[in-house]
Amino acid sequence: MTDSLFSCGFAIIIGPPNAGKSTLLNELLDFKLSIVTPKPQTTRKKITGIYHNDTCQIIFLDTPGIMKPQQKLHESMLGIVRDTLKDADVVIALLPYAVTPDGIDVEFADELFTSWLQSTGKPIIVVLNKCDLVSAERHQHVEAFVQKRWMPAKVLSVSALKAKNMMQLVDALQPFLPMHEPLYPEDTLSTAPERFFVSEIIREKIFLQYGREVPYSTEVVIDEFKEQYEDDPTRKDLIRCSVIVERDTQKQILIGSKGAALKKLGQTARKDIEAMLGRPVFLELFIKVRPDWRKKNNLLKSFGY
Ligand SMILES: Nc1nc2c(ncn2[C@@H]2O[C@H](COP(=O)(O)OP(=O)(O)OP(=O)(O)O)[C@@H](O)[C@H]2O)c(=O)[nH]1
Ligand SMILES: [Mg+2]
Repeated sequence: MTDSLFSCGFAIIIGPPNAGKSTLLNELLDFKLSIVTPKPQTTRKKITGIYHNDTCQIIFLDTPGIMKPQQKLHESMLGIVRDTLKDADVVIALLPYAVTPDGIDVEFADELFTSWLQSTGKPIIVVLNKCDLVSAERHQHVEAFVQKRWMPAKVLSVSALKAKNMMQLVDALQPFLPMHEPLYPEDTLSTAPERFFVSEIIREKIFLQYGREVPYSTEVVIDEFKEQYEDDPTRKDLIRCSVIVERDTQKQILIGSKGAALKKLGQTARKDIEAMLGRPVFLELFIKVRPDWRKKNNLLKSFGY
């Protein structure tokens, strides 16, 4: 462990919403740490995931997707990306393959490089994700285009979903990490507490179960997390959460006819929470209306934005 050839550092995963940033983090860690849904703007905060091997430790930082802010919540999310970027030793610019003439969203990538990345002077690896959706000839063509236009330290095509080229990515990152002993013990997967991941699982299930604006208007707050199972296995852990929405109509949708939707949400979330914690839980969800919480600084702050 004290081998001087060991490297350890921080790698930010940055890119547009829905690029597959969280899928990539999970695949690298071989653990579902960060929530994933088909909807954009799923991730709202920094997710720290720690990768270990014999020669390096990489602290991956998954971030919210970069978009044009339409409200204060978005501005806070972009602030989180900006702060996270400062911590990074190396940048993974994750750009998904797209059905455009150039094979990626050039306008977004231009903006990412000029407004976010170039001024930092940090080494940038462009990772072209969702390569499973395009042909091998296309990869070469787009990789060459990216190399020429933005001149990153490296370009690599991967599929986070199909676990393609994951080790190539780790190998590409390693030269840019400082020579340093590991910062965290080998069994540490993240620095965030369990209760944060519990709230994320509930948010994921809301994104998957409900349509339109409901997932975007929802926040989850853990009010109480009573760990009692370990001391007394006849008692499950007790988790009480507030599910915050902006309008009464959204509250009705969340609850559903005769409470059926909320019951289903509780059941699907509990299953995943129990799998993550490895112990049984009793999950209570309370729906609360906080009008326009996404626009209010004090509420955003109290929700950790
Ligand atoms: N075909 C394909 N789909 C992928 C790949 N990686 C991710 N996806 C899908 O893309 C969608 C978005 O994935 P996420 O990992 O949530 O994307 P994200 O960049 O974290 O999105 P935000 O958190 O909203 O910014 C999901 O439906 C994933 O299954 C890939 O390599 N190939
Ligand atoms: Mg995400």
